[in-house]
Amino acid sequence: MQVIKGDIEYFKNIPQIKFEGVESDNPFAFRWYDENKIITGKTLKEHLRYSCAYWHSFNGSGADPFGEPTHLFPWNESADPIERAKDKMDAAFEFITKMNLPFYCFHDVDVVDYTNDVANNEKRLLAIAEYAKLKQKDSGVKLLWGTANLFSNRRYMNGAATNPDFHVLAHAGAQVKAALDATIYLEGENYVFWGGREGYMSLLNTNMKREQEHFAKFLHASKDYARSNGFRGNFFIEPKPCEPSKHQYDYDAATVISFLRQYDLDKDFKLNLEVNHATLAGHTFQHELQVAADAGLLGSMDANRGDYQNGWDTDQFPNNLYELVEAMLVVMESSGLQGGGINFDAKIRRNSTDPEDLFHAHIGGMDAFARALIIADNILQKSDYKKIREDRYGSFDNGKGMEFEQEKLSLEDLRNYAIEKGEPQVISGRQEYLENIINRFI
Ligand code: XLS
Ligand code: NI
Ligand code: NI
Repeated sequence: MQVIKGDIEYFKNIPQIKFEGVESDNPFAFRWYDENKIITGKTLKEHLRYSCAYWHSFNGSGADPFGEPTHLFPWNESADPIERAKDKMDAAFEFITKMNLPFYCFHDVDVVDYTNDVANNEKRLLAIAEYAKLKQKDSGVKLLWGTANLFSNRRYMNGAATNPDFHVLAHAGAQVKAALDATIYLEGENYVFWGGREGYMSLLNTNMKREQEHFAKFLHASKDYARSNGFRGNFFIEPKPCEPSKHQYDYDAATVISFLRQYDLDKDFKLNLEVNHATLAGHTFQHELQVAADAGLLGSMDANRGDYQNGWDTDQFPNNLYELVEAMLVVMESSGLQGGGINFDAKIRRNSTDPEDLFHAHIGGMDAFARALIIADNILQKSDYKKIREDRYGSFDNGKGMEFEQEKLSLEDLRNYAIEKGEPQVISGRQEYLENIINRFI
């Protein structure tokens, strides 16, 4: 076997993170995430399928529109782009394995620097993919999904697949082809499209209908290419309403579902839902999960949280147990994620500058989701939560209500029933009672 680099230990003094239980006061241990714990016939590891987001953890520098980088990584020092990419991958795999994360995700440009030369980029991506393949084999870590960054390069300022200039669209095609090749080669389980600039800044210069048709054709071409090259996984669309576009076409789950159905893409594409994108769209995360689950398209999730005072995509690590329980109730009731996992699309703060901070962030997120799943399962097994909701619709389970569901009643029949039965009773929705159940099981 080829010698794998990685003799440098980047996260020195940080041990392998293990499960120690709630009694532990070790900040470098899991208190809830016992990967072997069985819930409804599956281990926590199988339910949660945690993944590290390469871009935030290994590319994000802490820079913001007002300030220079604060996260100064030792793996960024080599002058040679491939060497630098390998050093970064060494650091990433050291982190991922110390954290016991079973998966990772990346954009093409996260793993190696790109130039404006298509053929050179293909060569670079292939070189680093060969290295990643060895790393995966060596560690057992798998690729949850691959993707292409079609929003950072200046050529994409007016969009990629929805760009008014066909020449730019062709470049997006070249990039997706290479990213799909890398994903297939690395046995990636899914492939994501997040269209940050697939939208518009002003309708005055935009033919929205034509752009969306191009987007659909682009997705069909990508899917056909991947399928004919042996890719059997899911494609995911990741909705977001805006930022960086003023208006993004993949606004929210409902918008994406209707787009997928309109363009006959719903057999191959599912949804990857992100908490902070849901809240930007004016929804709760659980709303977005429920919309996707009801359509049979709940694929994967990007875990993070926004800030109640700031209205942008702050991508903080998740820690709000109450909200996570509500989310996990939806996931558990719809029998889990289809093909995806929980990807920590979250970043440590600009002023979190110790190597340890990245560990605390992931430990907190992994523990919070594991705990939320255990609580949600307890609520479903041990409380009357499910029954209360079922009973609420009891009037449709027999008699005229059932006939209505069976499409046997006309509008006149409804009128006659209303006259016969008189004024309906006032029936409580019992919201506060249900809210208390969540806190009781926390
Ligand atoms: C940005 C998105 C992005 C996708 C992958 O807001 O969350 O990180 O997950 O392109
Ligand atoms: Ni995001
Ligand atoms: Ni995301």
